[in-house]
Amino acid sequence: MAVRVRSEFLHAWRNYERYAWGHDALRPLSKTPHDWYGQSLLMTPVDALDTLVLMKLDADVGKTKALIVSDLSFDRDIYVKNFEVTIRFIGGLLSSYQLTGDKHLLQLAQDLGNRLLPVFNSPTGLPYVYVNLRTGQVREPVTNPAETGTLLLEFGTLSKLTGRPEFYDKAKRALVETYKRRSLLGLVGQGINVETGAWTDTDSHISGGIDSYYEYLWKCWLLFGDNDCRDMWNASIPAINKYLADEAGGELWYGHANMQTGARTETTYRALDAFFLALLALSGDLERARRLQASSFKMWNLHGIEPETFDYKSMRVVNGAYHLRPEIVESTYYLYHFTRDARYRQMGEKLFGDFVKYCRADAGYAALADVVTKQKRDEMESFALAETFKYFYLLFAPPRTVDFDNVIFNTEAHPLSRTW
Ligand code: DMJ
Repeated sequence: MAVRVRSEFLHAWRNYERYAWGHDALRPLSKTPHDWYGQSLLMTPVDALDTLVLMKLDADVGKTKALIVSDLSFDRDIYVKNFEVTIRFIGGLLSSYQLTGDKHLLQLAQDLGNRLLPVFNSPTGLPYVYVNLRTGQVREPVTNPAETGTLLLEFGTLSKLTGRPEFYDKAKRALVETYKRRSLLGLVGQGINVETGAWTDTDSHISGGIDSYYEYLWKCWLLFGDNDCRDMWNASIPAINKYLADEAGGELWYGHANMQTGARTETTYRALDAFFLALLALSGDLERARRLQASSFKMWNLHGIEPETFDYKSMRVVNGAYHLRPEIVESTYYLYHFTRDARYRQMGEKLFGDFVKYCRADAGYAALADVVTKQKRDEMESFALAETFKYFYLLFAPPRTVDFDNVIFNTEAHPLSRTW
């Protein structure tokens, strides 16, 4: 299986090389390149580099690293999304630096970190959504906990590796300021204004817009030994399990609730939400993790591949797209690691078989517009190479491929280790 995953990864990678080399991403149906901000920041090469390293594709590592070192410059008059750029670029550059020892990658991460720092110059210390990489001007004060709270693994590691505390301090303040605004029930909402500190949307869930805020509370405790992060996690997880967890037909799901009243607002579960059971497993709650994996796998099997959003009460698809997302693969890998239960590798085989069957295109891998009809869409996000293929590979590769107990994967699957 590991060999098969690696060979399918290469099908995606070779087509990126052939049709989009030097650009942010490949559009796999039209076989054309795509750049997020009108000019390339080499998103796919940076995001995929540590996957190439882990798969021991040494010639490709050398070629990709050479491209990054010679062509990547962040001195550009463009507004970028701080969250996406942090998890993909700072995360990717730092993990590849730690895996290869190439100091150019650390220098690039530091240069990008410097250019992102102005996002934190709000009255609350919560980051704006966009920053201009050349001028430092910021835009868009309405954001969410995922974007304010998913920065500390990357900025913190940058601090430890450069000896500059401001990266750690600013990202930690953003995490703490988000936490401080939790409701009396202990929940956070999905919209917040960084200038006033007021919630703009009080819907609470573990899904996109909030998800990795929780992930970083626990992982920053593990990576940095930061007691505040552990305490914030311990104070948050009971509320999630009380108000967001939902039992339906004997199955465990996580839905939405109002952060102030705890009243149920939606009975939807998303493909993204499967990250949460990896986090449950990592924090020691294997029982809930196993139950939620069974639910996620059921959602996948309804149409042979999972929809983006699904109503677990009616069992109906709400949004039928599949964006080549990694979360269910990530969770299968974590559960297999912690239990060594062969069932999880069997689940992985089923997931991978479906993934190949429905998403493989002539030139790479394509997202699906609709999991019911299996119609493809012209999209291969960099996280398919950074995360989805990596977690499939790690699920089947020899256990020592990654020293699981001594690395923390950031939310984009970039392994960071405590080398300091
Ligand atoms: C990735 O960019 C990250 O995993 C993020 O935390 C959530 N969404 C995508 C993958 O689905």
